[in-house]
Amino acid sequence: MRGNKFLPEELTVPAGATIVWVNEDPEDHDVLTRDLRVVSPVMKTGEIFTLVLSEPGSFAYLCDLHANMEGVVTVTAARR
Ligand SMILES: [Cu+2]
Repeated sequence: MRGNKFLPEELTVPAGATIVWVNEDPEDHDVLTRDLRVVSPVMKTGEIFTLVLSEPGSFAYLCDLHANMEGVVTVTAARR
C-alpha cells in the first residue's frame, strides 16, 4: 500500500503462492473481502500481511478505512 492505493491494484499469481501486503503509507490500512472471509488486522506503517490462496479464481479485496482503495488478485492453477 502506498498513496492510499494497492500497488499493483491487479495481480496474478499461481495457486499456493504467498501474497504479501506491505503498508508503506503513513496511514493505517487493512485488507478485507466483502464476504469477510479474509480480514487482516489494521496495519500500521511498515507492517505486513501475508495470505496464501490455494483455489484458482478472482479474489477482490478492499481497505475499509479508505473508500476506493480496492484490488484484485487472480489466482491461476498451480504450476506442475
Ligand atoms: Cu487504506
